[in-house]
Amino acid sequence: MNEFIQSLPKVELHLHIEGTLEPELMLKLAKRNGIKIPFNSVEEIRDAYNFQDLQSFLDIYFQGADVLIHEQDFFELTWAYLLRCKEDNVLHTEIFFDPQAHTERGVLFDTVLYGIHRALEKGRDELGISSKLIMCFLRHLDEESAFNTLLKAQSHKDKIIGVGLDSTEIGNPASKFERVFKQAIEQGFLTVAHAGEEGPAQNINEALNLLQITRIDHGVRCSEDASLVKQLIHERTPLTVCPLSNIKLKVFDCMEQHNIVLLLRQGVCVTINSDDPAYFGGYMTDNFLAVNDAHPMSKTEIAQFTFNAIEASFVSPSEQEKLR
Ligand code: ES4
Ligand code: ZN
Repeated sequence: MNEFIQSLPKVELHLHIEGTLEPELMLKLAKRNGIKIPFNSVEEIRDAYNFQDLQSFLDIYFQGADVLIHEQDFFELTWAYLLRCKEDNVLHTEIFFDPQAHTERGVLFDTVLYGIHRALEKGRDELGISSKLIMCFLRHLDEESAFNTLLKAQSHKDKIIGVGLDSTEIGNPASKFERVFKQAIEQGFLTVAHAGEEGPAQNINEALNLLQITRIDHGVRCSEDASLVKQLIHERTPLTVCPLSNIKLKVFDCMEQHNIVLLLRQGVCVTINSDDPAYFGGYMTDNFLAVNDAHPMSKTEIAQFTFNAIEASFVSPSEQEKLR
């Protein structure tokens, strides 16, 4: 079964490009850019990756992102991720980036975007991996900062397909970004949002109702609301679930407790994704293997995750046919 999983064609829909920064590249860029980080070795960095919750991870994640300064840094980061995609037979990937994590430090929006975009074009041409780019607003920052970020994306609608919402869920409700999302939709961006990762099922309802999103990132706490699960099944609202992330951030105590396979068998359009693989200890294949180890599945069930991801992707219907 492990060979079947390894060779299964995959589609990734929930991946923060800053979360693919491996310790080796972090050290290399810190040195190259003269950025001080509180680590001297790969081992020291990996030892620091013991998280209590989402916030303790985010603190380390933003600190790591500080080593990214030049367009070339963003290019190398993205290219390294695409090479991992190739190993895992990921045919298509929809990538988040957090422009505010960089513009807040004085790095230009265009520096970030062009570095990532150049790698994605090379990935398409040389590796045959298709991709879409989704810009996330940091929910711990204010509405004005999100509006400013949306303004910067205006001239890049050819490169950015949608907007999302990430960072600290608790204390930063969807309502804070209702007006930003309304404007983004009016401008033609597709919309997604993290909801029901650490926060309760009600946050999923709010994201759906206030932000008009077309898929939910994480959303695993939907199980606390039976009528919500019914609605998700009926409307085929996709959930981009990140199993290893959920264990590392203690959303579930262990993989045996994870609800992803239950949701799949209930008929929810769930997908498997890696979130921040450099920090959570695994890329796409690792996530599939970890789920199947704890919840043995049939080949048909495992393949259903890829069919769900194709259906949930932002690829046009004619392009979708090529992935099937
Ligand atoms: C994130 Cl796992 C997770 N949750 C919310 N925001 C994030 N940004 C990067 N990873
Ligand atoms: Zn995420």
